[in-house]
Amino acid sequence: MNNDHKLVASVGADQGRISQENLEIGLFQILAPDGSYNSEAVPSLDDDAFRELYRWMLVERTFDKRMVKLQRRGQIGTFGSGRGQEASIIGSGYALKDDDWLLGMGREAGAMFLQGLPIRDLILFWRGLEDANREMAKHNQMIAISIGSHLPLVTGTAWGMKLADEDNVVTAYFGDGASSTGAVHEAVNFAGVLDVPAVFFCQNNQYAISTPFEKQTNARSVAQRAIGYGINGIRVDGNDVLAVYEAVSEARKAARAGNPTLVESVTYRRDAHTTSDDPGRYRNESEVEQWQERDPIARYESFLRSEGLWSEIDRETLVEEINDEFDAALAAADEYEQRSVDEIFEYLYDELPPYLQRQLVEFKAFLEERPDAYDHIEQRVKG
Ligand SMILES: Cc1ncc(C[n+]2csc(CCOP(=O)(O)OP(=O)(O)O)c2C)c(N)n1
Repeated sequence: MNNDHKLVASVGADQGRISQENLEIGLFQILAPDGSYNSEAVPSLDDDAFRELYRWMLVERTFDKRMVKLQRRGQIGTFGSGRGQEASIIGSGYALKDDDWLLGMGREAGAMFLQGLPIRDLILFWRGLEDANREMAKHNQMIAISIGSHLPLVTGTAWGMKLADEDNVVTAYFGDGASSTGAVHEAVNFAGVLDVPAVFFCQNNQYAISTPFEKQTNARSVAQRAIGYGINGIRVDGNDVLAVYEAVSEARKAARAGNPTLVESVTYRRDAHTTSDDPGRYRNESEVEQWQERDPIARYESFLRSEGLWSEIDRETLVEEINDEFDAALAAADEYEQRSVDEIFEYLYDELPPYLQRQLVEFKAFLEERPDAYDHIEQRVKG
């Protein structure tokens, strides 16, 4: 990988001054939007792996589509789709190992599946079942709805790993919006001080709900902030699955060697923030269309064609297979034994404090009076 994508604090810095103009911020890319690519930079993966990357991007897209449909039918409360971010989600997830930790924010389904999370469990999560968190924990995963709140946990967990001399890394998935929260600054700064095996993976999808990136921060990029934290940053084209894979592989390796790394994956969320918002109120169609032209899946298809790997791929059959997997996961989620309301109170404390005990009693009394309300418990909105 060359240095183009790295931040270069240059002219003026030796005069004791630095400005935005001093920071040249390139974008690491292997596959260009027109389908051409830098063959020397293509990661050394075998043909099966190249095809697998494609299949996983289709898994992400299919999952997002199906979940939005479920929400429309009232079968889940709300859902945050990753459509448009497939290369960012899958390229990063593919670079992680099974025993790495993944603390996310909800828009990284495929990366969680790559580490073994069953599709069923993510459906349960979006249905609001607390039990889903326990299933995720079995795979060293969690989703923080309070944005950025997981990053101090990432630094702390990575510090624990370092002290225990473990071989894995902890990866934080978060958004550009989360990058403006206080917890994120403290966590990334301290990760630098402690030299912990943490990868901070920011998917800059251009919006924090309705707030565009340029209203989020006056900095030109998220990656440039790495300099202030005393760590390295990589700014990568998030619609280029090969570049994201390479960037996160490099970040993972560096993290293992005690150099936490901040990766900014520049991409675009094509669907609404969640099924509860209307993006038409804060962005125009032409912007969405422009990004559609940079579709990560189409771009990767042209790479597979050029490499002679496309002839063995039948997109429709793959999508059919993935839809069948989703159907099976949905059936399993529908069959998941009904939870009692106690579950909502169950996992935080060994012994329930009196004020929560009181709330539980009140809640049960309410449900006795209004049994119809029970139907809505699994469907309450998250996020
Ligand atoms: C601490 C906190 N403040 C506000 C919210 C409400 N909220 C939910 S998602 C979101 C924006 C997230 O944007 P970003 O971090 O860029 O991630 P994206 O959803 O774009 O992937 C906000 C403000 C929240 N969940 N947590």
